[in-house]
Amino acid sequence: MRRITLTQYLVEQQREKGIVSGELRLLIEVVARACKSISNAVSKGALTGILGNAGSDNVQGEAQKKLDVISNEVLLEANEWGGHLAAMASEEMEHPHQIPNRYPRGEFLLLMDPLDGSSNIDVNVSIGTIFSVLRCPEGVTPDEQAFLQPGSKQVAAGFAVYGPSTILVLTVGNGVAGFTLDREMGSWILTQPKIEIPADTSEFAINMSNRRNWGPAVTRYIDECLAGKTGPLGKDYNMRWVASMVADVYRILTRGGIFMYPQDAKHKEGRLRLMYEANPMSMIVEQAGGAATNGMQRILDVQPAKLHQRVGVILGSRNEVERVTGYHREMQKS
Ligand code: AFP
Repeated sequence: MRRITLTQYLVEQQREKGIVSGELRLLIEVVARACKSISNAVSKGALTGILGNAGSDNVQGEAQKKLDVISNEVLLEANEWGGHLAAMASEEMEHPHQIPNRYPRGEFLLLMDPLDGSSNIDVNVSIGTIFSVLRCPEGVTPDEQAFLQPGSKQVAAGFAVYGPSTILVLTVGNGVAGFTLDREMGSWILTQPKIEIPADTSEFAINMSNRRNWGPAVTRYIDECLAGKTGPLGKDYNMRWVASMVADVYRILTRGGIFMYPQDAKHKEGRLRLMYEANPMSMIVEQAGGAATNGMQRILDVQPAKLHQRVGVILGSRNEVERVTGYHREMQKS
């Protein structure tokens, strides 16, 4: 089988489909190279003393792991000199990172969750990096306000999963492709040219320990799944919850499923961050034929008010997401 690299894929998207500019291609290649470095650091685990807490908190008040901080620094250093970015924003930084004056500035804004699934780092479970690309509005200082665009404005989105193999999932708005890292060559090899999510599923992903906090729509849906063949959905369901969004979403891209982290009595705004978790994942899921809502509206239509705002997330197999979203709408009317 002819091995197509990420670079060849991007050149094809640029040359044949005209949807990837030279600057966007450079941005994606630089982020992908940074993900290789992070994958390498993650794979060394306890050998290099990088496990455990960094002794600091992020803007969300969450304890930062050493690898959270390292991954953020790897991405900043890789991206700030290339001339493709106007600024960067990250889960690990309260304010956007401006491009130093000694470097040229570009047209794009990069948002990232440098290491998603931090609670899984020390127990050797798959974790990853999530990124989203927006255009910086013309003639605008790339401050927080410049980033506050709905997810429908994204020009690219992707994530890496540092698992048994290291996978990069990418969309530039023309479907979803998957690449596997060939560590010997140091190349991302195209292994899934066109990822498509099955419209139906019999597998749900949710943190069941939050059950007492859920609203009626989610409670109704999960109870129907648990009722199995004899229940209203007429089939048995399986459950998975990795607690690394990258791993759960990659599984759904591969075999279907529904992922839910809804707003609830404990997470009134939701738990997941809109700008650098929900938006990139929603673009990817929709580009793969799935759906992504916050229970009431398409996530990509949400107009952000704050850089680190949270949102309820229901995404995956289209028919299942539409069912749960329908329950939310029914409950709202009653
Ligand atoms: P951490 O990065 O703090 O581990 O959070 C991971 C995450 O943002 C997302 O990747 C998971 O789906 C979700 O949170 C797991 O949340 P719970 O730990 O409450 O199950």
